[in-house]
Amino acid sequence: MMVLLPLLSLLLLEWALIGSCSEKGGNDEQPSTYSDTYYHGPWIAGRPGRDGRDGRDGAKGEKGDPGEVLNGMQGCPANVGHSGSPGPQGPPGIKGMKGEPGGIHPTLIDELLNMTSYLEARLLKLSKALTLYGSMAELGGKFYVTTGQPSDFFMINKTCQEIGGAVATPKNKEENAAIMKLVVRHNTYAFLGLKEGIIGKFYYLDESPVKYTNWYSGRPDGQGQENCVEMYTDGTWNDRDCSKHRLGICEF
Ligand SMILES: *[C@@H]1O[C@H](CO)[C@@H](O)[C@H](O)[C@H]1NC(C)=O
Ligand SMILES: *[C@@H]1O[C@H](CO)[C@@H](O)[C@H](O)[C@H]1NC(C)=O
Ligand SMILES: [Ca+2]
Repeated sequence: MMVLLPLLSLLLLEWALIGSCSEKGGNDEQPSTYSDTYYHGPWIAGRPGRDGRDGRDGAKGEKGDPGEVLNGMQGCPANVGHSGSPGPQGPPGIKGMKGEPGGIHPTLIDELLNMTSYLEARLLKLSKALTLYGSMAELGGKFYVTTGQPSDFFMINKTCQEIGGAVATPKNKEENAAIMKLVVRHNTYAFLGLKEGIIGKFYYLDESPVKYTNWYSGRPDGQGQENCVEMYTDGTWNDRDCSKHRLGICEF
């Protein structure tokens, strides 16, 4: 539109000029008429006589002065030329105001809600299946998943880290009970995510001090020789040699 407007006005101007020119062309001026003249001498003029007969042609006269060139009317303009090539790019404009945030399309929301409920239903099925087979226990948004086979503490730690979790570490009675379900189910002992620091003192794997314990009576009893912690099938704990093979349980 910004380009079209000047072009349009140029076209209109051209049309107007050509139009007025062709009108003028057809308007031939009428030749002016010459009025009759009388001779006024020092005498009292008599009545003018009758017109005499035309005389003979006289001798050829002197050549006349060169005529003056009179300024004529302004001519018609030439046709409008072709538009030139575009000029160089101008400097960048001033940054505009920040716009309103765009909304999410209602159809997209519907699709996302549909997808969400689909995934929820699917996760619920998976969760039920894993729990049924004793592979998983759930508590307050935390998942405890067993590797299903016994291995030494370092292998269990490595495996849990690799799949984005950590060795199951009960921080309260409820979590301890959730982990115990898997231990009972597999009818074996499992390593927990704790390690001995100074003799008889245990820490979480991030080296923060232990806040909750469930030692079997008389434990820990390793005298600094049993640096890992295993869970018995009743949920109580015993300090144990880290190289023993115990059930691996990861938490997420
Ligand atoms: C949700 O998606 C399923 C299949 O992906 C489709 O059959 C169903 O009609 C959808 N429901 C809605 C409300 O969009
Ligand atoms: C557990 O595994 C991680 C990753 O391999 C490692 O950095 C960490 O030292 C391990 N912790 C223990 C107590 O072995
Ligand atoms: Ca012990």
